[in-house]
Amino acid sequence: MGRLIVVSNRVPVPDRNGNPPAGGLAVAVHAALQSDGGIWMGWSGETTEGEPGPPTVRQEGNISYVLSDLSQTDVDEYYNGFANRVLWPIFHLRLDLAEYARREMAGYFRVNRLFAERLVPMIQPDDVIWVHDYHLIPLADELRKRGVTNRIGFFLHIPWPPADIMFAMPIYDTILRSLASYDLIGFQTDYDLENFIGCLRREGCGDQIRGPDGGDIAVGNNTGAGSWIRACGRDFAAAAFPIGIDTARFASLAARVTARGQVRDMRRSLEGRALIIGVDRLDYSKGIAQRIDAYERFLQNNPDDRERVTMLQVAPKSRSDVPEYRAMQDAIATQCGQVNGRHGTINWVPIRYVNRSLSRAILAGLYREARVGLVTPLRDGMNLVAKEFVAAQDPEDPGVLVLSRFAGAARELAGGAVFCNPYDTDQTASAIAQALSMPLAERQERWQRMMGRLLDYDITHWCRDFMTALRQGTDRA
Ligand code: ADQ
Repeated sequence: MGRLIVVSNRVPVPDRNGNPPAGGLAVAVHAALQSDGGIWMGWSGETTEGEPGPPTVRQEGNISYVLSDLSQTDVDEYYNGFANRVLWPIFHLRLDLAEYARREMAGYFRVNRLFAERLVPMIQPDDVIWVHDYHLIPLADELRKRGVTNRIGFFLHIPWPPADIMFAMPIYDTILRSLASYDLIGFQTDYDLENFIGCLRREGCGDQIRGPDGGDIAVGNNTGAGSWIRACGRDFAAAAFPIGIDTARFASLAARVTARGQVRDMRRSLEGRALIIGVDRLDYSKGIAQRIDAYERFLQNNPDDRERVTMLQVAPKSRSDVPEYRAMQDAIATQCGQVNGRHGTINWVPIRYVNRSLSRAILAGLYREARVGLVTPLRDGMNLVAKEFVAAQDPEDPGVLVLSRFAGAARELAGGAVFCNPYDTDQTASAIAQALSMPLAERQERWQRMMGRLLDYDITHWCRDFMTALRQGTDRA
């Protein structure tokens, strides 16, 4: 069997002892790389003044980590520019936030070409290549132009938008057509797959599109059943592979850390109040402002509950070089201060706002302490926090997940989570009230349903399914 080559914007390089960074995706992909041997390539995170030099290669066992520096112009145009100011907002349905600049688009393709040029000499005939996420959509096309015929797969971690939104992007057709250079395209949900196929059909380039049984594409099972597609002169497969977490390991981590210092201190500081928790990167797609509005509405509608609850919002800064993110950092801090000013008392702070990253162990312990997990993105490819919150719960006394219908995770957690529409403040406020007053038997029943699914389809399963589909190819007979 050939090696695996993984390409992603950033590379989770192992520590000095060779341990991969914590986090399900890094661990699962490392495991796949270790079993077959291979390469993980991406941006080093470093910038250079002038043209970047050759990549650095670090060998750990049978895995080579190939890290390319980028020039400041590359980072501004490819990463902060086209990827995070055009693709990210558009794929999250925020046309209003997309800032399109031709120079940045050129930078995006230039960096993809650079990665392709660096990768080509390392590729052996039997290797399979797995490209991750929206930063690198044109990579397969650049590799094909350089004569690479290996199997290449792509997994999109964020949603795929409907055609009307996608087509508002000036070079949508180049992006869409370049995907035909892959052999397998993985989406988080079948809704994303359906949107992608809708784009091909509307563009008139999906010459032939068949569901797994040769008939129409079935939307509604979200199980990775694929579609065979002939488009733009190539055959390829596309399917939903909903990403999971390392469920069993996260559950046991959460159970172990409850007695530890920081988690124990936090529990004491609650003085018996029910904890409502939100954990997100500080990103407009996560619906943090709408969530705080809903929490305030809950406090207004349920005056008796006021001093009986505390909300903890953990939101480390992210993408601070992008203006929309900087503006949001200030807005959320102000909003938390206003809610605390309006509703707080000398003995009670309604919202605790923590603007930094916490270790996985502490996060796991905090999830387990919480009576309610508030995961309310306006749009999210999957949302791993929702899954982590469920995995961390105490089976005897589980908390309740309040989940946005617009998170990819909603497809799998139906029947367990209390759903909300984050644009509907009153409904989300009612969902918080419902979660807080839910009887134990119902909490246990809902939790078991969700946990069963998360144990069945964890990150290892996800990785194996994608790799099997990519290696086996597809029976297009
Ligand atoms: P993200 O948008 O980054 O990922 P998410 O899926 O929620 O979002 O993953 C965030 C990860 O970061 C989780 O593992 C979480 O525990 C961790 N995290 C969040 N806040 C943290 C904090 N304060 N301290 C420490 N860790 C924190 C993208 C897509 C998602 C998709 C994932 C994976 O946008 O939709 O689920 O990729 O495919």
